[in-house]
Amino acid sequence: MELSEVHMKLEKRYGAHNYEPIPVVLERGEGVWVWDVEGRKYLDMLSSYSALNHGHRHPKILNAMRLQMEKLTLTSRAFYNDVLGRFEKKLAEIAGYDKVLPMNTGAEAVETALKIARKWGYYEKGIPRYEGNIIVAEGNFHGRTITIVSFSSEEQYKDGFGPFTPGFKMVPYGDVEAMEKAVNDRTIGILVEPIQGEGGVRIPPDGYLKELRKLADEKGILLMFDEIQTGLGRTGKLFAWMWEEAKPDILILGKALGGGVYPVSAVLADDHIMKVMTPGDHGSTFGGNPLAAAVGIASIDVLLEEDLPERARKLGDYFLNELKKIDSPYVKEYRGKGLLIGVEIKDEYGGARKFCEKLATMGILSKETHDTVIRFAPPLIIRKEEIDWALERIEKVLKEPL
Ligand code: IF1
Repeated sequence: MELSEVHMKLEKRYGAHNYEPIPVVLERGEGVWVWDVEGRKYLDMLSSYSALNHGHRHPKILNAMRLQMEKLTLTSRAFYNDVLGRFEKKLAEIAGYDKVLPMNTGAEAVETALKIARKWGYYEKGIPRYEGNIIVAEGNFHGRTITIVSFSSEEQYKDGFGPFTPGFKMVPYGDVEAMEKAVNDRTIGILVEPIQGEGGVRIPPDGYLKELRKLADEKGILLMFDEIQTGLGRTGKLFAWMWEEAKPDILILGKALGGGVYPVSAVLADDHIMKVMTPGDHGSTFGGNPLAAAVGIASIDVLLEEDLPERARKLGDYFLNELKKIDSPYVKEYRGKGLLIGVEIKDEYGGARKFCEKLATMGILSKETHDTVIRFAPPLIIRKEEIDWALERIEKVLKEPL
């Protein structure tokens, strides 16, 4: 029996079956490359769903983490630590907000944003308690908590998990008119992803984000962007909202903020909103811990020093253009922004999964999303030659008989 099989069996026996991974057992990673327990090498074109924008084990990030580990790792928020403030300052300044609220995972940051928005709605906007609503988009993915799945349009994410949290309305993604119609005098705000990742790399029509910004201003409601996946360079700008100068009132970050080594998430807003959070309202044992803060600082530093957003823009353009030249009988559409790219397989070919499995045997790790879309989202440190290496193999898989 191959060693890989031993590990897969072990997980199947002792791990809950809430996943069905591509059958590859990874042991080591460096930059854009990972190796499995048999020593086979793969190009990581999923990047842990954009959490690895900096690549695997970036030396600067590991070094910052190592140095911090030698000093202090956890304090809880019962006390101050000497790293958190510097992290908050750095993040607030690059993103252009007054305040940062640090958390750990993406779902926690989304929950935090919803709490801030609701409290703002009751305390500042004067909506009668507890009648407020927040409008979300069909096809959204914001995490897995009960409140978040309460407003998912994906049946499986909800099935068996009710009763659900009320106070959300859903409209089609990319449709400003529908959004405008859904706003009423009890509306607190809007929560959307600038590009829907799980939704199948769905890019909204040009002007959508800007129109939402205008709508929120006109109605006096909060615009919230979940940039957990699109933020920190992925789409070719520091944040995806920058494509349309549609700065949200509340910005939600996660994934790559942790530099691929540690969960770090955050919610950003200006004082007139964030002031609703007062001591005791909200918190987390691990959120804002010194190790997370040190990692967060290093992640931002590397992102800026290596100009990763610009790399994502240039290499993403190149990658998408080259993909578009692949004349495949299976492909319905190639689309993307920066290094967040989706290849949609025609319905009649039974899903994207088997293409991803084939790619894995050829040394490329990717993952299907929404059944019919292959998602390519390599680390932003990827080089052109590595994209060319991948393109050769992708072309083969997209052209050869099934
Ligand atoms: C899994 C998907 C991606 C996210 C956005 C919040 C979160 C996520 C825009 C929650 C997380 C992940 C979770 C991961 C798979 C993955 C995913 F396919 F499921 F939808 F990336 F596209 N907002 N996305 O994308 O962040 O709590 O996980 O830190 O296995 O569920 P988290």
